[in-house]
Amino acid sequence: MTTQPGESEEELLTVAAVARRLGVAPATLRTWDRRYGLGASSHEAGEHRKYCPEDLAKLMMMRRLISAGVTPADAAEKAKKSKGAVKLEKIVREFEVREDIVAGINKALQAFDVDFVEETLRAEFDEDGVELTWHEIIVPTLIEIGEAWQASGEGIEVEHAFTEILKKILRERSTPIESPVNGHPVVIAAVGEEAHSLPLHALEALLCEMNIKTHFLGARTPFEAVSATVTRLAPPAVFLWALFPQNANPDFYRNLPSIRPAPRIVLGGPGWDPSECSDATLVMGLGNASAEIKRAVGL
Ligand code: B12
Repeated sequence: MTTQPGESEEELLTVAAVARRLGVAPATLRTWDRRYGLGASSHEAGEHRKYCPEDLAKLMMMRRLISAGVTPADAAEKAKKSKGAVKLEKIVREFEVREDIVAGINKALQAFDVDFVEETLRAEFDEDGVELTWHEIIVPTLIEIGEAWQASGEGIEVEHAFTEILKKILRERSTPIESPVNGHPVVIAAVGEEAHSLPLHALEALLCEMNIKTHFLGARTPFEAVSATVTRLAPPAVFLWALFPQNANPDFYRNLPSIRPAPRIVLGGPGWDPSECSDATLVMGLGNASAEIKRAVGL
């Protein structure tokens, strides 16, 4: 097959580029292709397979379902049936995993060397800012820690220690803003029983870099808390995070009190089902989340 009509070369991605954007190894993509027929549908004139926006939508669904605990075979069946297309600019920009630093942090965590981890991360955040450091160092480290725990059932102390270091450093970077660009703060919360709140801390720190004030509701936020906060603060945007699908209930944003102007609803995390949440803005990365919020506060 050649490039499909209407597909410009710029809309097609290589295996390596897709892998970087989805946060999975290129070998994993090849396995999904070989084992489940979930691959690239377009070829360039040569033999280099390229992924188009429809392929990306399927792969993103596959990744989301696996993150949500569905077996790869079942996830592939569902993903193959999905009909959407994902514009490249909708998914995270390309990031290079900083393998040397990720390995160093992991080693230090195993050795309970908290000071090294803190110093390293502070230096990286100062040098590169929140978005790059989060995607190139923190996300790969969290994924490795999670996989190690899943494989052995051990190392939960590492997960807890790293979580606390991150919360501390990200909080340091979320200091009160002297002249925020927004009069009303942006509300951010992890909904339902969702205990995974680190992406919220990252978002708060990134928005702080942009002079955008937030109101942080944190982990396990019940509907009543989001609702009361929206009534009281009239936020320009509400960001709701759910890593597990059982927490990603659309009622969390559909049943909010109606206020004028209505806040922009931004959803993040693999828990949300894109086909059920087409009436809100679903974002795939920290950069996309902050871009949507920037727009909502008029920047
Ligand atoms: C830290 C952690 C914890 C901490 C959370 C602390 C905190 N305050 O956040 C603690 C110890 C509390 C915890 C508890 C549990 N955890 Co936990 N945890 C993790 C870990 C290591 C990181 C979580 C995280 O922040 N992920 C955020 C990013 C790194 O992950 P992601 O969403 O997949 O990222 C993708 C996109 O979302 C996007 N992205 C990345 N960052 C951002 C930011 C924004 C703003 C946006 C929009 C997008 C975006 O890019 C990524 C690539 O595409 C993960 C491992 C992992 N792979 O995530 C396990 C993990 C999520 N946990 C897991 C489990 C099973 C649990 C527990 C059930 C364990 C237990 N038996 O008690 C409990 C659940 C508690 C609850 N009620 O929810 C499993 C879930 C598997 C599943 N889907 O069934 C994981 C995947 C570990 C594993 N490999 O098995 N956990």
